[in-house]
Amino acid sequence: MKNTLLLNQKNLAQLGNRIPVPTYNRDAQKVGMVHIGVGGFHRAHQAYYTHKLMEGFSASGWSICGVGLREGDRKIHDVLNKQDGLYTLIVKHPDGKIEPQIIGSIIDFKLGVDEAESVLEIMASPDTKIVSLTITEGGYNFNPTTGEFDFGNPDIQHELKHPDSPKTVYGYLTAALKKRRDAGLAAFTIMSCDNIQHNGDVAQKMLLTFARKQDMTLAEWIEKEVCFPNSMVDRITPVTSQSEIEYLEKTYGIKDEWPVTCEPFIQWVIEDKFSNGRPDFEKVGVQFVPDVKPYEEMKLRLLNAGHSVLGILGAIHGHKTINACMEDETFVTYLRAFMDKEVSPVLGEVKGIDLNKYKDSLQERFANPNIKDSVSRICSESSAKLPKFMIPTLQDNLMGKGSIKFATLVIAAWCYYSDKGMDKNGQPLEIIDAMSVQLQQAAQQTQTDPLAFIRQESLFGDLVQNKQFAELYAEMIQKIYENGNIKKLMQNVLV
Ligand code: CS2
Repeated sequence: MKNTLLLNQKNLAQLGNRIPVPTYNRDAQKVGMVHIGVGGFHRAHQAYYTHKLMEGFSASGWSICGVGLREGDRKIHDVLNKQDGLYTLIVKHPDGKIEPQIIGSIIDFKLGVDEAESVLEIMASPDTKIVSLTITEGGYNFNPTTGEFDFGNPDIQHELKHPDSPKTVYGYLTAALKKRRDAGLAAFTIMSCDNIQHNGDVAQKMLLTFARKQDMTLAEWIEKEVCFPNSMVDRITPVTSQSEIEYLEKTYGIKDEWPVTCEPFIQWVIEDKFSNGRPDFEKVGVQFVPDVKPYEEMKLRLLNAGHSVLGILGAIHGHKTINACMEDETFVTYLRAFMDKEVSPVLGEVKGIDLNKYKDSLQERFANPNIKDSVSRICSESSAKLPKFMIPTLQDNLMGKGSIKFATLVIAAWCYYSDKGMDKNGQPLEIIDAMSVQLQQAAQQTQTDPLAFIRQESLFGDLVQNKQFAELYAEMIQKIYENGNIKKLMQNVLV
């Protein structure tokens, strides 16, 4: 057994005998990107690409300063600061091969709730060229049905009255951009990396709506100076488990309090629209394209929606992971039928992509037995996900008279999940969702009003008015509530 070494800058040289470590001089690096929302995904994706660029191409000036705006970010802040920004990325291949490496591209981390001023300072620094975001689908503060900015949020109200004490991403971005403008500095690019269709356009629309209420001249400057590239980001990154922490300690003698696990697949397609320069990400495989929309749509409607199909149906059946669903023939057939019969027909062509191959590759990725992506991660925040991942497909099919049964069962199952909160074996299912109370309340009225769940306008718009959908939904709801045997229902839908 090797002696255990804490993961930090001081121990890096010694750790280098055990595992790949950054060989570039981290001390000489300057922050070029500020990233808001440092979760597992950012660490497996943008921070990894940046690390590869620094490692293989001696890129400099593009290191990342992580920023957390919420109290909930304190743990990652503390861990990363203790580890000098270093963490282990553990890539797990389907054949069992495991490739861990230490990533060094994050060189600083600041917590807004403790040091708002210092967050603004780094965002307004002349060296900072990009502010990137993974603030989750729910973090953009818009109404999912109308797509309009939600001024009802008390934090937003606070920021409008006190522009110098920001709380949300919008308060920080406007305050930092104001500092830059006043100092005569170029604006930074705002680079959204969230799973939202037209993520850059959405970020732009929301920020401008907020800024116009706050300071019209600043809003005009932002409109003129800030670029918001749209992007499609992809890498399956499950929640880190204790076993990964133990694995690193046992196998490599590394004490890393919060490593990240991910699949080998990685993709980033982004529009080449930057206000103030960008890293040469194309050198490490990032695709720059003039229009990212077809790629986004393909990924959100096939991969993310496919995940929700497996996650929600799988949870009720009692499967714990996505790969367990993929070992179950009914789930595999159902997923493919959903993709082939409901998504592909409304997707249109994606230039340069063979959709059948893409769907095959999704099946392989979901089936990776070493990723063990929990269905609970997929089901979490479904209220922010399904309106973007699945409901547009349903609407398109209703308009074009296409099939809707595969998606409708998932929505009925989501209601059952929100109501019962347990799987078919009586095991509890936790509802992790910003709207959990509302979801549960609506679902619990199903016995007296079968359509109660889909009456939630903020999620479903006026879908409940559509006779074809409402009737099919009511029929499915009745069957699920009769016996909760979701697999049987899936098989019925399949015939
Ligand atoms: C998942 C995504 O959250 C979800 O429901 O579908 O996190 C997915 O794993 C990533 O978008 C993969 O790139």
